[in-house]
Amino acid sequence: MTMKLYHISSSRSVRPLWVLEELGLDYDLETLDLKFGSSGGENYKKIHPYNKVPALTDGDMTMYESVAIMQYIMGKYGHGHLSPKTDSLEYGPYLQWLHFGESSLAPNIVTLMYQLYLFKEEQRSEDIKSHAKREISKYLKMLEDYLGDKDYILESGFSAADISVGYSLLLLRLAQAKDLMTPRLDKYWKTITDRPSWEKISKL
Ligand SMILES: N[C@@H](CCC(=O)N[C@@H](CS)C(=O)NCC(=O)O)C(=O)O
Repeated sequence: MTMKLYHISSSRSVRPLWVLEELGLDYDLETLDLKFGSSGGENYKKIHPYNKVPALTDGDMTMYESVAIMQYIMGKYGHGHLSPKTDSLEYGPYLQWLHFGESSLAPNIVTLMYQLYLFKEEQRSEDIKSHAKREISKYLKMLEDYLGDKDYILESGFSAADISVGYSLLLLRLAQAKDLMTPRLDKYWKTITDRPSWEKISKL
């Protein structure tokens, strides 16, 4: 039975989609329209009780959370691609950056999106907006420092950590907060998206 990924364009489902494409796996894709709280309607509630994406089904198994789905696909079907071996010195830092994308960067970027345009003006707060901006800048600096002059997060090359963090940089672009991007991270963004897999998924 083929895996099925539930997707909304430019949403967190980009992460597992990128993994599926990089690994060249067969999958079905169901694309939903974004409707906060009800994407996919009543039918999709059977897959995700709160209508969020991504979700993945594989036979009788259903799961959500983008980074967990990435780990599931790589662990079960990845044959060691996109992640270093567990006995490698890179394994710890790899896990750290894999989770950093969603756990540290994304929540602050989403908060900023609410403060910039998702909330009505009377719901917005200058304090929350500037706090989110400061946190994002701090995390981006951590990323820049770790990247140094490497092309990718890991010395050994492109990995799922770049996919996880890379998606959050896409989110930052969508947040209309380009002022927070730095020339170094722009260069990194160009490097990780200069791949046939990105060419395909950026249109989905
Ligand atoms: N931590 C979750 C976040 C999932 C999430 O918030 N997805 C957003 C799209 S990026 C969504 O479905 N938003 C619509 C909604 O909340 O109704 C993950 O990484 O999968």
